[in-house]
Amino acid sequence: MSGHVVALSGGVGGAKLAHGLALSLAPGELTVIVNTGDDFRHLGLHISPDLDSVMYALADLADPLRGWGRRGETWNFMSALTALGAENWFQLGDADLAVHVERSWRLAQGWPLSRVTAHLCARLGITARVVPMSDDPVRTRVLTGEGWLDFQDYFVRRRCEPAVRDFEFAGAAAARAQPEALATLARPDLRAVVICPSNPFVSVEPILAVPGLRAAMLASGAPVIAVTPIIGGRAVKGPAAKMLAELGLDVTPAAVARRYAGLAGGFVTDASDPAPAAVPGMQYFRADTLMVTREDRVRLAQEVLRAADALRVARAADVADGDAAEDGCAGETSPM
Ligand code: FO1
Repeated sequence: MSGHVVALSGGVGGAKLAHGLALSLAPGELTVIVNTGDDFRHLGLHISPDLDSVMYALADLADPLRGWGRRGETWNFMSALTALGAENWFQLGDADLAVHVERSWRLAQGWPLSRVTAHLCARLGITARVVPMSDDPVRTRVLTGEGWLDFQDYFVRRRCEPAVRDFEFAGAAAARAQPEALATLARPDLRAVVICPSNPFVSVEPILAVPGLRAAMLASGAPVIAVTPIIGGRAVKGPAAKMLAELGLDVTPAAVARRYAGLAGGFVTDASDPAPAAVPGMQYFRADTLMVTREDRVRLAQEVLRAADALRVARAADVADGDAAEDGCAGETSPM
């Protein structure tokens, strides 16, 4: 089936599936709406970690082990910065630094984040559209036993150690959904919305907190399908499993699926996991969801798209059955 695909992504895990989708679709058939709640100002620079993880994945420049930044990176800037006694808890590779400087300079000239992102993608040879969820600032903060922490303080400086109690997405209520994201969700040829296997709390939910985006996904009529970030009771990478446990939730795919109930109609779990608990309105699919190789990314992307197409067919059949039932009961009523 052809048509345009929208993917929602945060950092590492989401970026891999976004890459698999880009490799599986024709150029121009994919738009990735990316979380910007992790963005922050550091050393006078505007850092957009999830936009960078998605761009590097799509440009095949990502470091496979670290999960962020570029492979083959050098660290002369960090060495010189450390020698100056400057803040060095947030590692900025030399080539990566060019992206942060260029982004910060364009933003300072008044470019919206989406225009900077399109410019960087063009320079990196990326054919998929990469769109921030909003051009307005949204900042994820994490409530822990030590009080509220800014996201990168929690994630990098504190290495996700403090137990989480709640999250807030400062600025989300006032943030305007990025117009290209809304327009893409309104496309008549929208094939599917894929919620990539990112952290539900701090990567996917900030996107859904931007007014209008969730409603646009529902209004699109396209199947919405999510992929589990939890395999075998663990997150492939990052604090998703730890956060589920700290919030008193099961560390299971169903616990994540419940967070998408009412939005996603499909949820892909890992074939190695037991059948998940039922969630109303959610149809489960099984696949090998661990993406180690490039082929894994393509294979999972194709399975997710097939599942989305199956959801669309199943829902069309339900509607047809519903209509038929209505016709039937209309036939039964006696004419007035
Ligand atoms: N994560 C770390 O754990 N340590 C770092 O020093 C670090 C630097 C960094 C630089 C640029 C960038 O785009 C991402 C970076 N990340 C680092 C990852 C980042 O904190 C996370 O990718 C997201 O915020 C969570 O998805």
